[in-house]
Amino acid sequence: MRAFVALELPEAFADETAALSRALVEACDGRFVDPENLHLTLAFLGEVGEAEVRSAMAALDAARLGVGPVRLSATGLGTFGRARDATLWLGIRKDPQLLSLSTHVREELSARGLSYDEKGFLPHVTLARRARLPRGGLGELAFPLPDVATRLTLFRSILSPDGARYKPLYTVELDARPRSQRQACPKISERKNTSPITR
Ligand code: 2AM
Repeated sequence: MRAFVALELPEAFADETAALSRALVEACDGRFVDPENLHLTLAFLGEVGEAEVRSAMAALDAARLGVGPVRLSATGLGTFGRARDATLWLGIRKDPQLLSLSTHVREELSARGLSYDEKGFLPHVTLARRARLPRGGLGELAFPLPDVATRLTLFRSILSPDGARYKPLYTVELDARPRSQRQACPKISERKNTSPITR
């Protein structure tokens, strides 16, 4: 099966990202990712067997130790590929916790003999594939407010002619503290971010 490790988006951030996608649908053609499939990939494993899936689960257990919840802050839109056939994504700030988690995950995978796509980590949430970007810009867009991700998940990717579907195989919570010590994360009140597309 095809597998990857990703952070699930917290509910409010996912809803606001889905709203951003709906606004973008108005401005460009493309295959937009279904809201329930939005995620932030930390390591793409590719084809793996049952034994490797079990090793990847153990890697998640090990990677979460000492890593708390991870702050997600949108930085603007970006693209891979050509403007007529692009992958359009929402950039996520390279917070130290996020970088540390991705390093831990990759190290724990390697320690178990698992290989992954070793391209440098550029945190992003893919919004659309095969997107055709308009020449005139995208207008003013509302970006998701900063939020905190707590769910680190091993996903199976099921490819079909209608696009990929992602099925969670195993999830660990990024909160080592006892429940009694947990508190809600404050939200920042900034709302608009009209940063331009970066390539
Ligand atoms: P993308 O969103 O930038 O396409 C499932 O395919 C997830 O793994 C996607 O988030 C995808 O990133 C990511 N991924 C990373 N490397 C990949 C690769 N070589 N092939 C397919 N998906 C890859």
